[in-house]
Amino acid sequence: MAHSKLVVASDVAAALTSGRAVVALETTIISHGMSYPRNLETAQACEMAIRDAGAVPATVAILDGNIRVGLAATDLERLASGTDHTGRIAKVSLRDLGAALAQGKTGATTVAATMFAAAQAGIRVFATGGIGGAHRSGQTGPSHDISADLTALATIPVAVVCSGAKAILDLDRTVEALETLGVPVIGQGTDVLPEFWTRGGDLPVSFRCDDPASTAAILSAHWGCGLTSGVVVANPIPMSDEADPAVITAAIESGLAAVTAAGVTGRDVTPFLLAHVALATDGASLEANVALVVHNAATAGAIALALTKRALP
Ligand code: PSU
Ligand code: MN
Repeated sequence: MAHSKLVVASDVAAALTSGRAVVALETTIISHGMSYPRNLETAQACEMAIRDAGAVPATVAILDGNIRVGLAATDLERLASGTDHTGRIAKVSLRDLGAALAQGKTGATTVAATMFAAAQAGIRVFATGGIGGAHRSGQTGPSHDISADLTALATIPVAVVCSGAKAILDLDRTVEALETLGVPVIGQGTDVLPEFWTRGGDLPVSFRCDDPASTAAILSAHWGCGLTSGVVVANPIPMSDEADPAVITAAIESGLAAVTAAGVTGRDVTPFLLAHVALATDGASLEANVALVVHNAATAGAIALALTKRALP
């Protein structure tokens, strides 16, 4: 369904027309998940990893009121610096999209908004760090903060290659929510859900696949039988890049206390916690985050390539 606000870069459009592999990338991780210039280097490394795998990267953002799929180097620079002549780069999720387009805004897209844009452009595979999910309960009672990433996964037919959900979340409740929503979690070379900065421990995935071809086979069958939901492809951080679980756990605990103390709510919670954990771990979490997202980009490239050999509706 083409519409005037969707602008697909010419290299991405050409790849899609000729049936080549394409992988979408999000930009909230760039504008709100890491600081400059590391965020820019990471965004470039992700695009490179996808090209090295034989696929075409399509980084998604909202630029001046258009949904852009595939960005130029100058666009990436603009998103990475966090602010430009339009002001602060917004964080655009599903609910924000219509307003951002109507008001000519510039913003970074979350997993949810990126899945939407990818599907509109005809892209089936998307790489990120970790999905959003159900936040942990706070000191004041149960948390009702549940990411629209789950809504998108329930309704948009795109595979999200990620290192599970961010470990700042209530992972148990996030996994249960995915099951309720009918979203499969494929463990890419793992039996347990990766926990973002670490390889995970005790939460099982729905199925395990040990190579990109088996994952592509499940994706093809999932959509081929008429299902219209997304799929989580949970890809653990490489062993050599894994952060120390004890250090991460302590940093998350102090981060959650800091969220409460500072009264941070809504869309600012996740960026606040990621920044806190990076500081509290002396940058170790940032190193792990960069490593896992680049690894996810490479894996997504391989899965997208395998998917070109399969039938898709
Ligand atoms: N993965 C990362 N860093 C991030 C994110 C993912 O390694 O910053 C972003 C994604 O854009 C995801 C968002 O959609 O965090 C979740 O935000 P929230 O919890 O407010 O829905
Ligand atoms: Mn939220």
